[in-house]
Amino acid sequence: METGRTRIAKRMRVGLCGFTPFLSALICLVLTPVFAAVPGLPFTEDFTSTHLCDISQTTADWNTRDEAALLARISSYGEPSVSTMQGSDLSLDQCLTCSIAVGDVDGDGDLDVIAGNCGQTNRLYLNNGTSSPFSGVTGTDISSDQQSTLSIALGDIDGDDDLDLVTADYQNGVRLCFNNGTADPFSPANTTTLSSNEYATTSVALGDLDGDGDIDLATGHRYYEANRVYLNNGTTEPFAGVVGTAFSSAGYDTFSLTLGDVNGDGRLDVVTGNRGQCNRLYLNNRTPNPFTGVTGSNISWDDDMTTAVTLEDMDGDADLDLVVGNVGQCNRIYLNNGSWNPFAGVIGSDISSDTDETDGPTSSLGTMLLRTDST
Ligand SMILES: [Ca+2]
Ligand SMILES: [Ca+2]
Ligand SMILES: [Ca+2]
Ligand SMILES: [Ca+2]
Repeated sequence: METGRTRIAKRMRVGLCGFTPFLSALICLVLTPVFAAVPGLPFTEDFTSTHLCDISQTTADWNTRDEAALLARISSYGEPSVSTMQGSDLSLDQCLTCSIAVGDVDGDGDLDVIAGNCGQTNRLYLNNGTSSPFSGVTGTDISSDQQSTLSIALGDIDGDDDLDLVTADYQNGVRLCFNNGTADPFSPANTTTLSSNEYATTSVALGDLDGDGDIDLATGHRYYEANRVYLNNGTTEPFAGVVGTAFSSAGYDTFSLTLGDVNGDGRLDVVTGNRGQCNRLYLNNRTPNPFTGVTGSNISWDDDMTTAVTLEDMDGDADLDLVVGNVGQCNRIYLNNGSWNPFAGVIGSDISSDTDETDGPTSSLGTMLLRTDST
């Protein structure tokens, strides 16, 4: 595995070339002799491929595929500074984190991080407002509960202008953690369980599904539970008395779901990621009961072991495409065909030949893409 030191060494070398277009960068890469490391910085990793480097001068790890990706990125976005490319620990916690969410939960204008953990307490990390936003930050438990939280989402579900937290706890359904509006925003006293929600909850997503201005909830479940939507009642107890509406029959092994207006009609649609089954699209019917009578459709014939789905406009044509993460199989992309039924007839393609184990629910993949866009 590439280490932080290896990445620093690579970027030092690439940065010395001083290119912007990809082609000149590649020529520079091939023709330019390997530079020595700047004194004081580590340059100690071993090469696994030696055809692009002078092994008499360096032993840094060199992976042409990774390097090509980096060069293409630099061509598009410019040379990142070394500081933006270095990872740093988000506290000293070593948790079994299945999902993360980012948002300003304490209302001080900077983005904070919440980690949803399996068999451990979920943790909050408040941004310190500096250029090293989590340096010295110690996480805090959101509650003392130790659930198998597989998915989390942030949204102002009670309409009081602060971000509330919703968690999918596998054995215990959905928890609603209402923000109390202070610098210590979550407390057990302001936490409730979505009582009508059942076992085997794997994923949650928030969005205004019925177009009435408040934030609704969609939940995904493993095979013995139907996936559901819960329409916000517009009060400070937004899901009290609300009965979920199944938008898929039981039997789908749903590990993730995501919301997005895939056909451009102004309403949010739902995509579910299923393990060993076709992923599914459910188009909003634009009524006050947006998924009543909606049967959904398969997205291609692929029946991969999907655990993560996200919608982003990947090809820049102003419609949402689907990116899918699979366990032990190639991750795939499905490009929106621009029609009212945007994945009908769409055949996906592998993102690469990698068959790594992409695991985790929707927000994991979504966050990865968000981070790539912002750096
Ligand atoms: Ca903050
Ligand atoms: Ca709120
Ligand atoms: Ca709504
Ligand atoms: Ca697109």
